[in-house]
Amino acid sequence: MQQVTLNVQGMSCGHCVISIEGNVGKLNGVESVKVHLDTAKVDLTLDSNVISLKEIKDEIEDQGYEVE
Ligand SMILES: [Cu+2]
Repeated sequence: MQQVTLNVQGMSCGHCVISIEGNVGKLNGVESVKVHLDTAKVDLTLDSNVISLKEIKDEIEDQGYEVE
């Protein structure tokens, strides 16, 4: 398992939290996802044998957020 923290711009409310945690959390290989609105960060635990960080970034960006 790999732990990563992403800086994500555009998250502004509880709906963003539900949207990102829901959609990223259901990806194969994502063990956990936690959105921190106050710091604009997303904590991830992933199995890099199953999913790449790029795939997760793409999923977040597809929802209209910007990953730094
Ligand atoms: Cu929102």
